[in-house]
Amino acid sequence: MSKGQIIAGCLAPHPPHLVYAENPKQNEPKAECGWETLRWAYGDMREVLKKKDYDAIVVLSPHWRTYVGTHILAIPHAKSISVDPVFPHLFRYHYDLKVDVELAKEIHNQSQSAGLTTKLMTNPDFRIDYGTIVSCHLANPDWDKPIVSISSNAASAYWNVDVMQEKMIELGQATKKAIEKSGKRVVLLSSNSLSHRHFTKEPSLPEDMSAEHIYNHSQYLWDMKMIELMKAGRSKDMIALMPDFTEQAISETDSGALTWMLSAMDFPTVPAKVFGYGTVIGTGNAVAMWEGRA
Ligand code: 2X7
Ligand code: FE2
Repeated sequence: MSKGQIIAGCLAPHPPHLVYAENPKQNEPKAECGWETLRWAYGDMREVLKKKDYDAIVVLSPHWRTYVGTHILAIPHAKSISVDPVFPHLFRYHYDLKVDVELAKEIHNQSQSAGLTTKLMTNPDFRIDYGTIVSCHLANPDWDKPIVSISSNAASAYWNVDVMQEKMIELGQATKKAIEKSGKRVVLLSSNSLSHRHFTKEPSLPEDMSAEHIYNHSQYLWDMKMIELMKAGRSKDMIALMPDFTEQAISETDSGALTWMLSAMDFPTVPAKVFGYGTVIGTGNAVAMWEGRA
């Protein structure tokens, strides 16, 4: 069996608004329009992914929060409804998906060997969080690839961002080793927004784009800085800035998703392709892709 590889790593933010505005059959609420620049960016990324030959998607989501270590989804088939607790009027999504349990177990094994605290989620009634579902839907709406979902350990909140980084760098390396051992071709999704200050009041029509804009200029400057580094292939500099960025822009990188993905890809020096940037209730979101090493 040949060595497996990460064929691409994507920054794949999960505002449920983007699924709401697309009106897929799986989502109950229906919209008129909205957040087009971000949805077009996802459209372009989908086209690139569609042409790639790969076996599975591995996603780390901020909205599956675990307080003791990292949990990894390991039930072969999941069918239920995923609801955003803050935006239930926008996101009630009926999912029916397959999990790559073999790969999930290998990520668990490699993490254990590295001394990390991990646990396989084997409860057949487990309800999958909206971060996982939104990012996977937006990257691959056909759901024709099995996924592995990884929880976000609350190390940033419980300890601090430096502890989070240390653990996520180790988890990224364990994920990489597991993928190599599996012989599979895998796409990684870092499911998170960049800056994350957001509005506390929603417009009466959620898709009223006359109300959509960045929350403050400082967080916009931070987002642009991170995007500049992505485009320049300077992912190690992103890691170095991550603690300040996370704290000052209240970024969703506190989840560890982006650190995990960059580590799994051995801190890429190739420029990321940034498909687009836009705000959702004032949060900053970039859709971007790093090609894996051939
Ligand atoms: O979870 C989210 C998010 N990260 C960004 C924007 C809007 C809603 O939900
Ligand atoms: Fe979120």
